[in-house]
Amino acid sequence: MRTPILTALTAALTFASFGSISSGSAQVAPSLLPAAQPRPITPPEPAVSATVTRNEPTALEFTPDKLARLKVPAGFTLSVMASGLGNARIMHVMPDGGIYLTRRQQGDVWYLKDVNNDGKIEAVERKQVAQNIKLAHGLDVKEGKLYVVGEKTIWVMTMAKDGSLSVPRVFADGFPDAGQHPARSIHWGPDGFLYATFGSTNNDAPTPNPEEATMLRISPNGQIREVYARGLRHTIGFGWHPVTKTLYGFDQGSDWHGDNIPPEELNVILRGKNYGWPFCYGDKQPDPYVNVGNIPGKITKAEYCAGTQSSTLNYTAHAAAIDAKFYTGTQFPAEFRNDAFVAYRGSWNRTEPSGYEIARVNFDTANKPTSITPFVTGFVFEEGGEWKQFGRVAGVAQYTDGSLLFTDDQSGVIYRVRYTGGN
Ligand SMILES: [Ca+2]
Ligand SMILES: [Ca+2]
Ligand SMILES: [Ca+2]
Repeated sequence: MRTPILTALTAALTFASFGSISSGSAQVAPSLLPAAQPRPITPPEPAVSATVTRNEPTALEFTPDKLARLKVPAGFTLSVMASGLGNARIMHVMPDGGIYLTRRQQGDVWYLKDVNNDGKIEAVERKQVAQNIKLAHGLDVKEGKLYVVGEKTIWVMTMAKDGSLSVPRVFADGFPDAGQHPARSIHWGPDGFLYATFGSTNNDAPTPNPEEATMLRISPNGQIREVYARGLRHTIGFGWHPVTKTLYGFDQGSDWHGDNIPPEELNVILRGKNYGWPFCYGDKQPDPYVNVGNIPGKITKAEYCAGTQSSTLNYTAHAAAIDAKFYTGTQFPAEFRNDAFVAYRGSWNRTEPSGYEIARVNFDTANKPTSITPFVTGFVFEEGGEWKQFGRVAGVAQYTDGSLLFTDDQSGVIYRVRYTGGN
């Protein structure tokens, strides 16, 4: 497997050169490190062989001339709100239009505000407000305080009116190691507890730490926590439906199991339930590529999977959902109200790349999710027999005017989608 590893390192080094905001040291993106090799299939499982492909589209830096490649539905207009932001990951929009942005590779938090209201965030409208937060990623606000989750720690800071933050202090600590999935996520729930997700350290095998590959529920003072749901390989994007308050999460399935196994999942997350990873996917399907010797209790894979939760909707394998937000604005047409938008960062091991897009989860008038369909596309394309991409979408947020914002963490861009009705 010498060639794929060299390809991965080349891609990672290319990736590390992006980002025009200076930072301490260029880090190789952990998700681009060589992945685990496919496992032998343990008898008596059916002898299925996966088509194992590494197809990482060539990374191109964003330049304005590439905007013409991006497609949005009729009536919508896309623009660039900010660029040169480095590893721009997750955003939180304040009621006054201030935006807190985490940068995972740089381990910091920025405050951005379009003070002159021209639709762009220029250099004078951005400032670093926290640093030395290793793997800073998910963030949320409650009662004048900003909470940010990094590698194994959740931090809390007091916010000032100008966006400045107090020196970070530890809110909760001792979470699982980062490993293969170092992007953590947090949101305050309707019940006043903090929900946090911590992905698996590996691709497709259970590990001893019971808080790994789970969603945790943490008491308001940070002192007590429980495993709320498990069998979630990497559910970074999650949130509560604005009307039903049902908790939805987007899970990333295992790598190296072929082009279409397992599908990416949208799950209804319920307390105490098991969502199947690493042994099962989708509608309680046993994953033929997972070593059954690891199943606790020495039951069969089928018996194990029968006791897990089915996904609610599936999406193209390896699309890699990052962030998701429900749309509560009034700028978009009424059928978008209470739908969700999700950033699929894009595949690196699928023959035809998946993801590299913002998708819409449609909820019907009964507030049930009915479909996941592409909303912003065009970041990935084939040219001269080679796959290329110029954007790896990550964070999603609703801006104060009801437009939709999303980040590209490769070139450090914040995009804005407005509904203009074709005008
Ligand atoms: Ca501005
Ligand atoms: Ca599952
Ligand atoms: Ca809808």
